[in-house]
Amino acid sequence: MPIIKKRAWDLPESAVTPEHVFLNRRQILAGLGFAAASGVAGGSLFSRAAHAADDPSAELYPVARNDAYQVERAITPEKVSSTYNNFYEFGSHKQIASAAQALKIRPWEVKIDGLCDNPQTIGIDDLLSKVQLEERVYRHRCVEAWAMTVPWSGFPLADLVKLAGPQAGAKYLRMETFFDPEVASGQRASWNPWPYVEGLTIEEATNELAFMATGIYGKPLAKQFGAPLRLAVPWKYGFKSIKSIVRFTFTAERPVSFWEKIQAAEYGFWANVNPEVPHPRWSQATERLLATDERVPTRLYNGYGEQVAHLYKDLEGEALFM
Ligand SMILES: Nc1nc2c(c(=O)[nH]1)N[C@H]1C(S)=C(S)[C@@H](COP(=O)(O)O)O[C@H]1N2
Ligand SMILES: [Mo]
Repeated sequence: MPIIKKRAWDLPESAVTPEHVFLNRRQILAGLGFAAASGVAGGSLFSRAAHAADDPSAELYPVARNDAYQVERAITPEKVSSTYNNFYEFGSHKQIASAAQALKIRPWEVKIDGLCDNPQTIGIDDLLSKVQLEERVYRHRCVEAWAMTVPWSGFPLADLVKLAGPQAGAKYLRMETFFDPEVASGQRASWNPWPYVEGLTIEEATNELAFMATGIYGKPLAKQFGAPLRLAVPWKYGFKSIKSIVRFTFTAERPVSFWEKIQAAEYGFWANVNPEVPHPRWSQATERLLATDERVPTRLYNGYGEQVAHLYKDLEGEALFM
């Protein structure tokens, strides 16, 4: 039985993260920077060595950038994006980076099942050996109205779909995050519908933009970004980009996502970015860029209309923008 009270997702980001917390974060970052420069352990979150220890894929990176995806914005510094995360499994606030280091990312098995010809359980390193990795710089727009621009490494989700061989009856791809309350303290909050679930239509999943991220900033994904495998669907609000995926299921039924289960009136299936459709409790007209705190206009489909607008042509009756 869900407990109805004001939690983080009930508030716009400006209310969730008051200014004094931003200030504290800057001070913390300055401290970490100093620690890194002086070789103290606190800085290791940002260093290459931090990944190599338990990530055998480190040698695969960096990978060549695909210049087809140009973003006119500056890349968000790693020290900002890697210390300001949404990953409710590790806490309902932005400073989960150190808690997320408890996640064990090897062995990591990914189950592919449902309406497909090649159901299988495949280890992440096996999967990595079957795909061609590339780097793409994408915008990311959280429904809370903050945004970042980051260089993901990974492969098109369409390649994983092909590997699975979906059957004619498969209309949706359902994705699921790990469930391990011993490691992820947030998952001990039993009122939430764990594990985190997200879904796309097959047309969305095979759109050229839908990307399986396995790395970022030329290295394997740090755990707080959703290692070892997370989705990046940049035309949708950030909550669609599910982290630390363990299961892909091809299905005829539209999956109900984690946030939709919690608050269906505010977080729908489509969640396409649109400046003109406010969240029920705040405007989506502008967004705040991480690092500079600059306010910029939000763009329809987060600026990716050319690639995705056609997907929604015949869906006027649907709530496409929540
Ligand atoms: N499993 C899982 N995936 C998740 C989330 C989460 O809490 N759990 N948060 C989502 C939200 S709201 C956003 S904005 C992005 C944040 O990604 P980042 O922390 O890498 O910036 O991850 C998304 N994926
Ligand atoms: Mo988000």
